[in-house]
Formats: sequence, C-alpha cells, structure tokens
Amino acid sequence: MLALTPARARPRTGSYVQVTEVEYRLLLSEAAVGAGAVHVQQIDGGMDPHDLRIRDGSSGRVFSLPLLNPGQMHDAVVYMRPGVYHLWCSVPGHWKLGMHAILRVAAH
Ligand SMILES: [Cu+2]
Repeated sequence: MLALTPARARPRTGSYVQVTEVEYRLLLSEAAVGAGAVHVQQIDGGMDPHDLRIRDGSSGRVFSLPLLNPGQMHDAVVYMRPGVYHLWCSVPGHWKLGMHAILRVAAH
C-alpha cells in the first residue's frame, strides 16, 4: 500500500517527520521535531488524492504541499520555529472527516 522510502530521502542531520495520509487520518511518524529545517515526507497511503497544508500556529503562515495521488510521495523542507504547527488535508470535506493533526516543534 505504501511507497517505499528511498534511502536518499532521510537527511543525515536535522529534523524529520513522515506524514502518511489515509482516509481519513494523518499519521505522523513523530509527535515533535526540533526547530529549524524540518524534512517533511508526505505520502499518500490511501485510495484518494490528498494534499497537505502546514500552518505555523503563532504566525499563521501556511505552507502548501502538493496534491498527491495514491502511492505518491513528496519531500519538502519547511523551516519551523519552536511552537505548535497544524497539519491538514485541504481537499473539501477531508478536515472534517479527521484529516488533521498537530506537530510540536521544540527548540534544540
Ligand atoms: Cu485528503
């Protein structure tokens, strides 16, 4: 069901979180990451297309990751400051069905 993770995808240093999107949940590999450059690996592990939005809870800034088809994966680097970030899928109806999660970002 899930795409395999290529070895190159995980950086040698820094923070990393894998976000697997299924109907209708976001499964995070980590509940918290360290601040700075965070490698976000987005995986559509479901049967429908899903995108990913990441909002900085303090500034309100939103990072938009692409709409993926089932089995696709996308790697992004998001610069995160300490605080709380909100993740969700913005496909209509999916937030309400449960596709949202919180990621805590801690100072190093
Ligand atoms: Cu979705």
